[in-house]
Amino acid sequence: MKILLVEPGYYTQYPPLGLLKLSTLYKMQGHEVRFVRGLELVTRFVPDEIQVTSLFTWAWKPVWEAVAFYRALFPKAKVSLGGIYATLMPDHARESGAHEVVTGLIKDAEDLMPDYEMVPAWHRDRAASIVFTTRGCIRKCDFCAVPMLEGKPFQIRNTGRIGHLIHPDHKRVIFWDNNILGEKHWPDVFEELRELDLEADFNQGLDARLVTEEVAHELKRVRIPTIRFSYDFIQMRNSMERAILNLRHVGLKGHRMGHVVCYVLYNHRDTPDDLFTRVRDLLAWGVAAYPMRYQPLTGDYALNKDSYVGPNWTAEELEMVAVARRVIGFGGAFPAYEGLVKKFEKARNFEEAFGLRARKDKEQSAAPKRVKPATHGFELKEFAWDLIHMGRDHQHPTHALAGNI
Ligand code: B12
Ligand code: SF4
Repeated sequence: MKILLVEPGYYTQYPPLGLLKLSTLYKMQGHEVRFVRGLELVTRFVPDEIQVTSLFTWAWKPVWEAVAFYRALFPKAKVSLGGIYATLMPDHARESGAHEVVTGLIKDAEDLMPDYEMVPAWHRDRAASIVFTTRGCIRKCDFCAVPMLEGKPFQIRNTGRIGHLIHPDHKRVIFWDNNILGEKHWPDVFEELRELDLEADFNQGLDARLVTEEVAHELKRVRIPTIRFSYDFIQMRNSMERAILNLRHVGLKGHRMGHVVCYVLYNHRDTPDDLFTRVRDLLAWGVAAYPMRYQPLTGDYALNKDSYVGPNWTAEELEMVAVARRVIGFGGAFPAYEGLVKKFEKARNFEEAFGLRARKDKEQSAAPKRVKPATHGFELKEFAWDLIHMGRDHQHPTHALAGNI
């Protein structure tokens, strides 16, 4: 059978992992596969099936366009639609005109090496393997889609071996596990990273509540340029602080502490002052805070990014956060620069921390100087690039900062 795999033309920095794994699966089953992105006039290939993937719910329009375009191009082919938007909002996805909407994971594809040959630019330039060693999560936070998308937590393999998911040409591994420390195989994964001498990015953040001294010790022994956590709600305060203290106890300090970044959810059940407290905590503990605006998972608001305003927030307050991230932040984050630490220390509330006073000439805000990091002279450049990439991923205009590094 001939299968056309389609990634709609939405913004993304990463290759379509689901389709890359499906490509491997279909090739193993003896099918002929072609991959396209966006709307492309496919020649010399007449598919029997067209499989369209999807990502964020708010990126639904390019998905509908792709379905309509390829249906018109190949009227005899069956069009299936799967992926994240299709799983979170299947009824809406059905209106796209796809013959079939497939929800959830294709388990047979989960333990396969993605077909990186389909995305040569990524394969050559970024040279990183993207891996899920687990799906699901031991927790069930109500702002998170993972339980809906992936169901009960499970390990992709019973053993912690991951070598077969890492392309031999890649020296970096990006983990998309939602909560790798929640599964018992993580020490084996860390061991293999060391054996293979690979650099790792636990991209979705590690669960601070699980960072005991033993875990901190193991983290120190793996090459992780940026250690990511999330401080999603104020009740996590003690465990968050303990995780950071544990990292310090095992000797992670200086530049490596400066490379700890913590996602901070806001616009959910929290209040602006609560966001302020969490950012202030993180800066005081010497790590970077990366505010992340809550986006609904289903319903009308989920179809339109940044349309939702939480019950304790106003549109103006949300705008204040966005502006502060651009003006006094770096790549959308607040690193523990001396000026920022002091600003948050002095502020008594959200308004004082995030409200940017206009200068007398009213042309520029009184942003603290961000040239001097408070973090013992760590290699700012590498970390700054990481933040800039994160900023791009999260669609904050960071180009203006690039020249400052
Ligand atoms: C990696 C990731 C990111 C990356 C970007 C990803 C990218 N590709 O560009 C980064 C870190 C930048 C990111 C950012 C954000 N993210 Co994010 N992210 C993820 C993550 C971990 C994986 C997404 C992904 O690319 N998956 C690849 C998918 C499509 O492949 P797959 O799932 O392996 O595919 C399987 C099945 O889906 C199926 N399949 C897939 N396609 C098809 C097609 C057919 C035909 C069939 C049959 C089957 C099929 O088969 C595959 C094999 O099993 C998910 C969480 C998760 N566990 O999924 C959150 C997730 C998508 N992110 C989410 C959110 C909220 C965000 C942010 C808004 C966070 C914030 N507040 O800043 C930002 C928004 C950025 C933006 N550009 O707008 C939410 C989405 C909510 C929503 N309403 O859509 C998720 C679900 C996380 C969550 N915990 O709730 N994210
Ligand atoms: S711990 Fe993280 S991945 Fe797990 S349910 Fe909560 S937000 Fe989602």
